[in-house]
Amino acid sequence: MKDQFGIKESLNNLGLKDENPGSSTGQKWIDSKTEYFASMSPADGAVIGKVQVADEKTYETIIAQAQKAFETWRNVPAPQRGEIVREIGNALREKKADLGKLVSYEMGKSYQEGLGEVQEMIDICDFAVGLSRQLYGLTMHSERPGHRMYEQWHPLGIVGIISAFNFPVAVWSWNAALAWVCGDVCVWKPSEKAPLSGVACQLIAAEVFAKHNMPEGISCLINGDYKVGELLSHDKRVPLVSATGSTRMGKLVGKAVGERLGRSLLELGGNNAIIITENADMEIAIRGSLFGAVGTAGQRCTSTRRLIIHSSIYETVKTRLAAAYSKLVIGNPLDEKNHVGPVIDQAAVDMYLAAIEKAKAEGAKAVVDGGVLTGEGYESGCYVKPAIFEAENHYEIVQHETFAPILYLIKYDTIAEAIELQNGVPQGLSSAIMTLKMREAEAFLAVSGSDCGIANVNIGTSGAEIGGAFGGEKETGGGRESGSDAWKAYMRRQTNTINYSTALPLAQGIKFDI
Ligand code: UN1
Repeated sequence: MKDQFGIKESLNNLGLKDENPGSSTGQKWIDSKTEYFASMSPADGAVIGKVQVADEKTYETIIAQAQKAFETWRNVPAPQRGEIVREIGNALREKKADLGKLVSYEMGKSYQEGLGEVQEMIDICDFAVGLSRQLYGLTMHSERPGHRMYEQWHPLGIVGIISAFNFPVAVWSWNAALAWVCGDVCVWKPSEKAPLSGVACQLIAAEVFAKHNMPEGISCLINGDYKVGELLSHDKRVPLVSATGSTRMGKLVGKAVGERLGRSLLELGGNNAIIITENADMEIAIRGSLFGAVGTAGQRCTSTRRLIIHSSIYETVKTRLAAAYSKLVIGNPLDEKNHVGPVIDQAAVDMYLAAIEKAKAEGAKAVVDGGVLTGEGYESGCYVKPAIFEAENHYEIVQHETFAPILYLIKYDTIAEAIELQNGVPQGLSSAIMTLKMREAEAFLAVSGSDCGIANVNIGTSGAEIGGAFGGEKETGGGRESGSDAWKAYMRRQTNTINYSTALPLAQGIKFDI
């Protein structure tokens, strides 16, 4: 492996080896005696390291230990649980550069975005620390004299976390940091495409739990393929499964968890659009659209896939975007002069090419044509050109989420039409409008406006802050992770009525005397 970016040192600092066990209950790693996943960097095609795949026996060991750990962890006062999460956040601060580099190298996002992802982890830890003193229940007035009523929140138990390659560490932390302060224990199945990032996080968290003499089982890791996801989804011992990934995967998880009346928290595909009105600040509109479309090589759930542009400025936006695209530098994500890195693997390249072919067959016209880059620096075969097409919203390919840097331009004439186009897809994650006109912005945010979980004004569709609830509607799955009151998904609510009177009046005034 060529090492101009100091990968070896970072892997070393993170405690990663060439061959790593894949599953652990904390500091105890389990040798499943099975095969290994090879983690291949899309940046240069090198094998970064190997991670062992779990078998069913390993799964059982982990769940049993997690169940046991829950009995201790749920009795640790929430602010003390918060203190441990604070230290995990501090450990992440120390490892930010190394972990950011690993994320960048293992999944292909730029180093800056890798650092940003670790910053999201630090931020959610801080948020969770505050939350650990704010798991508020309401009190209400009883209709009966001498009675008190309130509700309280208790932890659920084991939270299964299934995360995707594109945010291989942050999405775990959104779930885990909240779940831990809520008193839950976590079993995490990271993406098969970024297993080393999972191992690195587990090493960081486990050390903190061990330092506080906490039992094994509060932070568990299990590397495996879809079969592990199936085990978690069907397992009655796992009251909540939080899954981030494709709509196809989410439907399977939702169905399996629903069948046993468990809870699922789904954060699935997006097909996010920005409406650019004739009243937009053009500079902000272009810059916002550019980062939204090409950031993380178009592989965020929140990536901008459609621009819905007013016909009077359509040509201007098209020309300015094409000019901006021509300045994009594509290359190794660890080299900070590059704006765009590779897509995750060969399968992603194939999907990108198939989508372009389909778009063209349906009538789309290239503004900036796509293609796979070859030659020096592009040997991994995973570098593709961010592309722009003029298209119609109803094209099958436009209705579909392709996890690649392909942007469709769509024309509109009235704001009502623009909103209809924006909502006219099966997914409902993120949306945005670029306008300086208050009436347009408010129409977009009104009840008849955007139907998405996220609706921004003069900001692109990606790059949400952790403080807000994150997720979306329709085929995006309806779940909310991260900030606001998303913590409630990780707890069970209990209503308590206490009678401190000398009588036993029944509610609703019912008489039942003997
Ligand atoms: C995702 O793509 O699954 O809002 C998460 C954003 C990031 C998180 C994206 N903060 O783009």
